[in-house]
Amino acid sequence: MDFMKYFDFLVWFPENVSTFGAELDHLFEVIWWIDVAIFFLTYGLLAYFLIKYRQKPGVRARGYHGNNLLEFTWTLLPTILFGGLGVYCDGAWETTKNSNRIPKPDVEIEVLGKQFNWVFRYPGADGVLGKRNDKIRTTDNLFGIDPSDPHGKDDIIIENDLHLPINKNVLVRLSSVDVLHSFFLPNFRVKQDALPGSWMKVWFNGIKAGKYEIACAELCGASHYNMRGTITMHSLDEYNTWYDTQIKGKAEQMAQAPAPEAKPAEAEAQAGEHHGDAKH
Ligand SMILES: [Cu+2]
Repeated sequence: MDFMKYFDFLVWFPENVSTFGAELDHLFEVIWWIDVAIFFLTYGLLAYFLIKYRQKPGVRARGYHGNNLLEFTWTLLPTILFGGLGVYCDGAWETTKNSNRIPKPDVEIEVLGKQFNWVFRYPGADGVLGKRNDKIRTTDNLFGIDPSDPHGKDDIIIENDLHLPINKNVLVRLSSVDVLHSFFLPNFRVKQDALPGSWMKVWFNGIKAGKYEIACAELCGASHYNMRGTITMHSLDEYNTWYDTQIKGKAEQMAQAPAPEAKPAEAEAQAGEHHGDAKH
């Protein structure tokens, strides 16, 4: 009777590795079985009536306009069903989506959707994300990190390759630089639209180390299918090792790059040259 397990549709789901995943899966399953019952009820009735009222010699078809009792019933029953489901699911909604009830975060990062990549920002060596300003975004500074804020200098930017520790509350601030995307972590039962011009909070807590998929669940353009990354969940030690490597890499990068003060002067000099050319 091993095949019976396939009647439990959750066996088709990707493995759940998040603290609140089981609760959401349970809701899926309850709604699924309600759907199954309604499917057989309605299609069973349809088949029954098709046969019962089939064409018979000597019986004339009869038409009538409306039946108030019937219409009232088929409005009331779904109202009760959906209202009831709403109340039943409310606890899970509060846990997963109410931004005022997010547990105290252990790790805070930012995630940007950008055709067609996921871009992540970590706070760097000082543990503080630099101030950002969407208005000063450029292709070189997607997050619009404020150059006057020292906390921003060591921020680490990574594309498509997210690393996090297990058993920690992760708070993600999520936005987009262009169109609507949807930050989808199937194994964590997390899915949230990313809106340009708005920063949304998303949280989760992963309970199993491993490598999982990050997908975009919003048709966002021609390469939407290719907008995917990976999320690697580490033990805390492993994560700290990985993070230290990133911090070192960033420090080297900062040491090699020209001092930030030199940049505006260079730009001015170039602008001056062009200006001069135009005069001739
Ligand atoms: Cu997308």
